[in-house]
Amino acid sequence: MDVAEPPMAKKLNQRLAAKPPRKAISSDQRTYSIRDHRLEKPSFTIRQVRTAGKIAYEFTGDLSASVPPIRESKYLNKKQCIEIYRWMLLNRKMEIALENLYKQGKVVGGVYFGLGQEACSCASAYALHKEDWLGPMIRNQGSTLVRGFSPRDIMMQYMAKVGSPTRGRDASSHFGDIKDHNVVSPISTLGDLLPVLAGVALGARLQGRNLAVMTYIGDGGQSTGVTYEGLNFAAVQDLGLVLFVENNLWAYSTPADMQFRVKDLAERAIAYGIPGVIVDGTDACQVYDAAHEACERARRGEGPTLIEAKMMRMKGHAIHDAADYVPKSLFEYWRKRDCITRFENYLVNAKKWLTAADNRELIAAVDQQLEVDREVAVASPMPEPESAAGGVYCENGCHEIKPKYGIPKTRKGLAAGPRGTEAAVHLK
Ligand SMILES: Cc1ncc(C[n+]2csc(CCOP(=O)(O)OP(=O)(O)O)c2C)c(N)n1
Ligand SMILES: [Mg+2]
Repeated sequence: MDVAEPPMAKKLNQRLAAKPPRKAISSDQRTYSIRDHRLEKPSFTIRQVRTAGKIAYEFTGDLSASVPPIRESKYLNKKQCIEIYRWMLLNRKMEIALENLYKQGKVVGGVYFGLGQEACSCASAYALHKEDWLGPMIRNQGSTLVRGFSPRDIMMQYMAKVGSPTRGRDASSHFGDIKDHNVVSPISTLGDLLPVLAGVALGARLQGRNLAVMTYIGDGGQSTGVTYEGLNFAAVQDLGLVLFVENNLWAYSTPADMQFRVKDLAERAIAYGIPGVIVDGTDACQVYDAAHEACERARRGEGPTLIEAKMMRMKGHAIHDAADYVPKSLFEYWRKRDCITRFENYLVNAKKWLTAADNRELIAAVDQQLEVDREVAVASPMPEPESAAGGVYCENGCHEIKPKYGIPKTRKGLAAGPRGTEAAVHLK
């Protein structure tokens, strides 16, 4: 006959049973952890092979897995999810319109696409507040839409029209607006946006505000020295940098496996002493949740976060690149994980937040908006040639640069105030 366990001992035994056995870790061994929010963790490698003098990329791995569901967001409600879906559609369809404009010979220079990366661009920027800042890169046209630029602004920019954000003086994605939209122009030299955005966060703090400043770097661009310098500076100063490392598996024709030896780029965060997380970059809810948490941390003055978004560049580097070097099976695998199809399926079939008719209506409204914007952009004038040299230098005191958030505080030690010291105390 079993002897009944006294209640106290029973509780204790239950607690002990629930506890995982402690691993024996010697005192000279440290452990670090990286949160991985993905619902599927594909594992494959891309190897460079040379046959008969020709370079090709060989793929090994299992591509048979079925498409994972969208992870339920901890923060987004129905309205917000539908808004993000709309931004993603606008992003994709605007880029299709740009491709057509290019083929009609109306675009000056090249066109860069973020096909397959719309969830990463749109859901990340959606987490920013109006007073926060964004530093987009070439694949983040969706982020600039969310930030308040219209498709017509972007189309005019690509066609170098006088009404474009740079008045026809600069090409493609090189535009921003530091007055109203809080968007720093992309910088082509990969990595250079990081110290600039860290500087924006530092500038805001000197004026008495902790803000979230978001920027992006690719799996290729993260190899640059300035990426280290910018992120390290942000880390030691506890600046609110939210860095999305867009691991889209390719940097031009260099596969990610030839770019770094760590398993996941989020691991880099350990060496900076900041949090690092991994998300599925084709899942808008995962992207948003990670961005939101990182932005909140930034606004609390606790410092930067590195978010690795895993996805795939679904076109060539730019319109001139047919991406023939990419193994076709890889495209097929990621096409099944298309971020818009997956989110649409989530909203229409899983959550039933959109009926098929609502969805059709929403898509038609996006098409209509783009058609109007495209017509206006095409019909708008080019700049006058004699205006080309204008706007380079400040003429006749045309710009008065005022502090945006308040009078700079110059008290000794304030600039370098990491958490818990003078700056944080001052900001309370
Ligand atoms: C410092 C620097 N080196 C090289 C280049 C040329 N370049 C422009 S984009 C690019 C590939 C970038 O790949 P990645 O960072 O993975 O971003 P993705 O294009 O995949 O979004 C290269 C090599 C550059 N602009 N700056
Ligand atoms: Mg890349």
